[in-house]
Amino acid sequence: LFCAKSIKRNREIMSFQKDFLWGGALAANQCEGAYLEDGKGLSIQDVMPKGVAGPVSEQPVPENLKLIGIDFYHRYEEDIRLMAEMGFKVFRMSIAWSRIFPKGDEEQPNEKGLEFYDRVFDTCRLYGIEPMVTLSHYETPLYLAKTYDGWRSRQMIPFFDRYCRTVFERYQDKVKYWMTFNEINALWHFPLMGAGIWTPKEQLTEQDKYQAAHHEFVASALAVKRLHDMIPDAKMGCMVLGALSYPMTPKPDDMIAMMEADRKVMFFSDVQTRGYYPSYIKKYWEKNGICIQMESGDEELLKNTVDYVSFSYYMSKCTAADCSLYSKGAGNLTSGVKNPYLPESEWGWQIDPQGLRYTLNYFYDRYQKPLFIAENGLGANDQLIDDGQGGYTVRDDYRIEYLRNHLKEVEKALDDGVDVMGYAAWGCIDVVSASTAQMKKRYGFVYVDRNEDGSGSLTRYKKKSFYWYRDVISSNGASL
Ligand code: BGP
Repeated sequence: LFCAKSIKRNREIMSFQKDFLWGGALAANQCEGAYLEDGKGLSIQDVMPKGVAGPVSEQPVPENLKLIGIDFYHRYEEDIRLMAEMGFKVFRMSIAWSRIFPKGDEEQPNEKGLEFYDRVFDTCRLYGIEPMVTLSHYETPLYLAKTYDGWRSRQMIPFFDRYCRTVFERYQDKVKYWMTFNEINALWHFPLMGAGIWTPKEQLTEQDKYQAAHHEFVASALAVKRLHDMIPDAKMGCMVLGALSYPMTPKPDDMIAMMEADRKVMFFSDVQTRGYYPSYIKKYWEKNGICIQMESGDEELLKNTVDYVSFSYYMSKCTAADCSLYSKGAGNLTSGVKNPYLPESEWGWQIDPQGLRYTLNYFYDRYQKPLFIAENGLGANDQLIDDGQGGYTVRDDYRIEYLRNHLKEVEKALDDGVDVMGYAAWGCIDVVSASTAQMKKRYGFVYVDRNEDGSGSLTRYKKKSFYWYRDVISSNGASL
């Protein structure tokens, strides 16, 4: 009887807790637009008209949809109101570093840039939404990329530190949740977008990339320390692109390949969460002649670990010892071989809700720190249609199904005993895609009238999923 009672009590604890942070996420470079307004400097995104796939341009070109984005810079009030209407508890967003320090290495910040985020955070507070702020989401100031080669240079650390201290000081009463680098492991696959490294990726060695990662780790640990010193009740998270692998077959060779593939992801969160370099990476460096330059004090600084762990989750992938035997899958900046058991999105990303439960358990087993799902969602080519009542909408049942299936797995992970703080649906209002720079790859609950050629009124329309998510939040997940 005693056992049954205590099990029952535990089961009550393990559903979506009352303060579960339901919400959505956007990133400055994909939504704000106003790329030169109020003193903003250029960021790397302003010269990446084709996303990660295409070449960079000399100057910003009109084809680059991110220059206007969805004009969040001027429409943030309406957008945050729409989030409030859905009942958001949290809005994950990012600050464009180049609005605060236009070149990146100035001594004094740009007041107009700071004022913009004051307005955004005040609006969030007005609607009872907790802002969760990523300090660097794929938007290194262009000047730092070109002049210093981004995070390859150790000089980035003091620049980033000044930026962090400036925003912590300014927003100490407005922002409680922070994250350092978005998908920090993206550095591996797309060094320009991930780490502002201007040198073409083909010319970079592993040594270069590990050294850049070291600079980011030190900068991230310093940011944790500053935050804890300056705002003791604030929380800092790390953020990794959480695409874990399954072995393609039960062959032990494939299993080992999987272990190695997963370490490429976990290495980044291992350092930020445990506060030291794991032995597997030190061995790898030794065997491959990689020698990381560290300054005295670096290792001590790394001990400033994050308070919570966050990750994006869109898909799982498969790995094999010999990948050439199988067909390759498409994916979120990184991919493996195709899993024959999974369907895929219009962009070829394989859909695997159970992979989210697995990922949550995997991270929690490893770290025992609260987890936050920083991104999850389905990119689809939505069609705006007449809603029969004089307005327009999108019948995005496919998105509802995707999100429902993933959230059900979050619920199961909670029931497994995982501590999940919250969930942010990616691109809660349609934004420009990060990887392809397309507008037609939409994730939102809200449709934005902007076309691939840049035309459109930018008017917002509620999709069917808007109402569905509103009900999910108001029932705290019970209506799933
Ligand atoms: C993540 C990025 C986001 C976002 C998302 C969807 O990698 O952190 O910025 O865009 O993926 O990817 P995409 O826009 O390429 O479809």
